[in-house]
Amino acid sequence: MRSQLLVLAAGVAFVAACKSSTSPSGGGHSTTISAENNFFSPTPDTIPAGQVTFSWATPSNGHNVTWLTGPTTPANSQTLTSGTYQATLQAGTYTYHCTIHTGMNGTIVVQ
Ligand SMILES: [Cu+2]
Repeated sequence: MRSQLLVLAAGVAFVAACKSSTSPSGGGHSTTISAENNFFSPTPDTIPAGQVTFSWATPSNGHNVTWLTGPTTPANSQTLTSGTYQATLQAGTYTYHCTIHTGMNGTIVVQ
């Protein structure tokens, strides 16, 4: 129980820190990343270690999440037009892209 409270407190502190650092460059702090036509949002995205969910906007062109660099190599997503894909990320900086659309890139900083 005590450890659960500590995790909760850390999470609240993380959210508070994010709210005070809104970036004009369009970065964000969401564990849900939207795959849209033809960009990922938010990017760069700064999140705590754990699960990130990519959610395809509907209607969507076909997009995929293909990992480029990072401390681990999660499985790539399939090319999807709807639905979600999840990956579990350890601390470090990850880059990824959609192999179909040139310039559809993303960065996730996992703290
Ligand atoms: Cu794409």
